[in-house]
Amino acid sequence: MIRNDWTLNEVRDIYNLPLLPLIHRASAVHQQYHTAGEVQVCTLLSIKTGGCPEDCAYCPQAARYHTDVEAHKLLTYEEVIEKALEAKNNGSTRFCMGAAWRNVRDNSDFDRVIEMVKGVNALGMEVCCTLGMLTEQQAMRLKEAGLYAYNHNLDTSDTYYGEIITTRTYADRLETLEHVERAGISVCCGGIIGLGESDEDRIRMLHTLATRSRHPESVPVNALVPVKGTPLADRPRVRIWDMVRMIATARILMPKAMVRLSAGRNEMSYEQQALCFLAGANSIFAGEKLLTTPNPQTDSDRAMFELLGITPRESFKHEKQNAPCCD
Ligand code: SAM
Ligand code: DTB
Ligand code: SF4
Repeated sequence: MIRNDWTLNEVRDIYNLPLLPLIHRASAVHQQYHTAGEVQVCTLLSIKTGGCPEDCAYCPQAARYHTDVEAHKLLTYEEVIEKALEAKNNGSTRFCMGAAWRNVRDNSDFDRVIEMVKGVNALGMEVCCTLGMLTEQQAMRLKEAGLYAYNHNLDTSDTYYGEIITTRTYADRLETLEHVERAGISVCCGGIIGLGESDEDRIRMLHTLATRSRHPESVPVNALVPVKGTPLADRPRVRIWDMVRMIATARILMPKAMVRLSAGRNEMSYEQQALCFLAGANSIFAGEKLLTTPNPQTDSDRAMFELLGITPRESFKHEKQNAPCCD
């Protein structure tokens, strides 16, 4: 049963279960709602890199921190389509374009992004964007162009948020999510662990996600990738057990969501990733780079899939399953 009325205490009780019983429970939910062993492969592309005016403490693309990320203006349509085709040929069924913007503006850059969305959609891939804050009208334009999903993370709890970002509020984020939902675009919304937050912050964030009137279709769980020059450069690495606990709790609370094992995979062994898949993760980002930080090599991921008996998930599976009739 899909529930949107989880209490904070219920979320806390699940999150605090002993680890193995937690994984068992999550795995049972996973098998009920998904095909075990099936993982969606997605590719990210930074279409506009660096120079962002925001102050997100984790982010190598914020202009105010001095990181090694080189700023780059918006890529051309041709560059993006070439990358999308390459991703498709490597087995990705979802292509996510990220821009280091505070918000979308109605200018020629946005016109170009609209064309990119049309082009990637025409390749038969689920097309996703993450471009910062968005008005309802802009969301509608993206939807008309064929945008399938929009990524906009809560990142952390409402209470810890102010320690990480001061240039926009939690309410701003929730408003963008509403605009995306109203335009009929699928919501991709999750967070990061390892920012210095407490267990209670993680519980609060999961509670906020799981009590939305519609659960996000996609929930990325990121482990902080500490980047030199950012305020969080010296944060200790996230423990695998924390990642597994987050994934398992998200799976139990939001059974139908795609739970994405996102940033942080480059530092994980196959064994650690296998635990994440057992706990309910059913998607990864492939390709040698996330947006600006390293990700496992394509060959290494291929070997992992073979070793673990993972099959890649087809695109638009939700739609195909919910179609009124099927042949
Ligand atoms: N500028 C847009 C925004 O903030 O919505 C889109 C791009 S932004 C880089 C997308 C997401 O990447 C962030 O919300 C954050 O969750 C994640 N992210 C950024 N830097 C990260 C890092 N160093 N480690 C883990 N996740 C990170
Ligand atoms: C998400 O939650 N994780 C992805 C995607 N959404 C856009 C991004 C991770 C970025 C990690 C840092 C970097 O490579 O710049
Ligand atoms: Fe800018 Fe997005 Fe990075 Fe924040 S996370 S600094 S909004 S690119």
